[in-house]
Amino acid sequence: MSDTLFARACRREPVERTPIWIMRQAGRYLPEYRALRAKADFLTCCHTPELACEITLQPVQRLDVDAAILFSDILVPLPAMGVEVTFNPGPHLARPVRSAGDVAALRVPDAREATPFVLEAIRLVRCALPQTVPLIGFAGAPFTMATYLVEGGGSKHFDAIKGLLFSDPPTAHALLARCGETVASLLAEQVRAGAQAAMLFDTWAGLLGPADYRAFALPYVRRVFDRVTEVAAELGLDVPRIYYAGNAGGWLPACRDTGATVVGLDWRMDLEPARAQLGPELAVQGNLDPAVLLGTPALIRQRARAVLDQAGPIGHVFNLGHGILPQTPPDHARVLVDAVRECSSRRVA
Ligand code: 1CP
Repeated sequence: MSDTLFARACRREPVERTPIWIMRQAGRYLPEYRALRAKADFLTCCHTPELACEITLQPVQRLDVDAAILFSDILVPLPAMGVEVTFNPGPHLARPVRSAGDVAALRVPDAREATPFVLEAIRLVRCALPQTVPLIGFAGAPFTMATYLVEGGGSKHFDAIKGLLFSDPPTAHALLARCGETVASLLAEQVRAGAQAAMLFDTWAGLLGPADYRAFALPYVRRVFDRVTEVAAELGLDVPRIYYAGNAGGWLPACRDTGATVVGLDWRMDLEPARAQLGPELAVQGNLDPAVLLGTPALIRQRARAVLDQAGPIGHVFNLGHGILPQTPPDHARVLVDAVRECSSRRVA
């Protein structure tokens, strides 16, 4: 793994071309995924290692991407914390967490007991993947997990989570600490099971201003990545730590203190100024607007080139700025992969 294109780009080493994978690359835009989902519901797919493995491999086979990401979901650890969740297709929690009592009742599970199916899926995928394609393990960042726990699902205004932060900070911190411990165990155990990179999705951190980001999100991300670093060192491995900073605003420079080695960005900001704020030590991942894949192949090629030009040849992993849209024609995803490959190798040659 230490020599894959993806690993070298994450380490900011020279590469012959820019690696690419696609956020939510296993999912509803793929007919082979929909065929499988017609027979098994979403949680069954997540809970059955053989199915999770098969779905993880689907986009690798069809698109020839440079990394696989485990098929699972950031909310998979919730039942082991004591919170039931259903998907249709977005998540819905029967009993959101709102009070100090609710927080105190949350369990902090060890991933080996709570989510053994995730670890087994990783072992299966590792056996099935070619050596050149690394497997990314992932979890939700503590603040984003807390957002779903408090809101009870997706939300328009996020007044429940923000209300909790400002009306009862000690309870908010107790909740974030429990999410952080759960996620640290999950991500560290994924590395032990064979995941070759560890990614945290902080989809909702963009709700926070800089001071609140530093208070409520950053310290908990740092703790998770510290645990990943410890386990990687124990195993003698170099494991890239990727932090998806959703809708990052004025707190982008604070990402330097998360312990991440790669920061994933959405399309709301250009990569060149983002790099200036992140400093020379971090690699970047992103950041094409997923809706571009609804345009023509010519537009996709042109926009891919623009992202590559912004990012430069070193320390860039190409990706979308958020998950691929379900209505995306699979052929357009392939056009993107081929365009990134072609454009970035021409640049190096
Ligand atoms: O019916 C279905 O098939 C369910 C749709 C679906 C899928 C395919 C959900 C429900 N989750 C997933 C898979 C998933 N989720 C992956 C798979 C690996 C991959 O190919 O990338 C990953 C990495 C996630 C991560 C995830 N889940 C995030 C973080 C990334 C992001 O998109 O911001 C979030 C926020 C979730 C919550 C979630 N789960 C599912 C949905 C539809 C959502 C979003 C709900 C919302 O808008 O709040």
